Amino acid sequence: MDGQLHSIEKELKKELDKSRYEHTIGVMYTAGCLAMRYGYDMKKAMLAGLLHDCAKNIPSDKKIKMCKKNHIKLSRIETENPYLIHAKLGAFLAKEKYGVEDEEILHAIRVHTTGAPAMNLLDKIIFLADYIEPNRTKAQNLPQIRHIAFEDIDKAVVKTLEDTLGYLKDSRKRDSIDPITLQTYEYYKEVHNE
Ligand code: DGI
Ligand code: FE
Ligand code: FE
Repeated sequence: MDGQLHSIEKELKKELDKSRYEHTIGVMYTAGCLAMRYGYDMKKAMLAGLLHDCAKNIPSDKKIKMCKKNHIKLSRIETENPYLIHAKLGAFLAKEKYGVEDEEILHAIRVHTTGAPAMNLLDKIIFLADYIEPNRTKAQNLPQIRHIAFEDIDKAVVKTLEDTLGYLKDSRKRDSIDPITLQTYEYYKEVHNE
C-alpha cells in the first residue's frame, strides 16, 4: 500500500475509537471505488476518505478551543452543535498535522457533513462514501443509495440529502439543520431534474 496512506492510517488508529477507525477505513476504500467508477485520482480519493473524520474524536470543548486559537470561524449552528465542527477542523488538521497540501482534498473534508452547492467530483465522492461505506447500517434506503451511487452520482447526492434531512426533521435535531445542508439539497434537486 502507498506509504503516505499507511503511515496516516497508523496515526489515526491512535486518534480514533475502534468503530470510527473502521468507518474511516471503509470510507477510504469506498472513495477509492467511486474514484475508479468516475475517473478520479484513486490515491487522492483514498487520502481524503482516510482523513475525513480525523477530528471526530476530539471532545467538543477542545474542538471549540482549537477553532478559536486557529481563527477558524464557526457559525451559530456549529457552535450549538459542536459535532458539526469536525469537518472544518478536520480540514485544518489534515493540513497542519497530517501534512496534506492538496486543496481539493482539504475542501472535500471541509464540506463532507453538510455538503455544499456545486460540489466538485471529489467532494461528492467523499460525501457519498461517508454515507454508503460497508460499516454503515442504520440509514434508511442504504441498498438503493449504494446502487445509485455507482450509477448517477448527482442522483445519489439528492437521495442522501433527502434522507438526512428527513431524519433530522423527525428527530430532536429539527432546529439544528444547517442552512448549507438545505441549500445543497435544493441545488442538487434542480441539477438532477434538469
Ligand atoms: O462523521 P460521520 O458520522 O461519519 O458523518 P457526517 O460527518 O456526515 O455526520 C453525520 C451526521 O451529521 C448525521 O447524524 C447527520 C448530521 N447532519 C448532516 N447535516 C446536518 C447534520 N446535523 C445537523 N445538526 N445539521 C445539519 O445540517
Ligand atoms: Fe464526519
Ligand atoms: Fe464519516
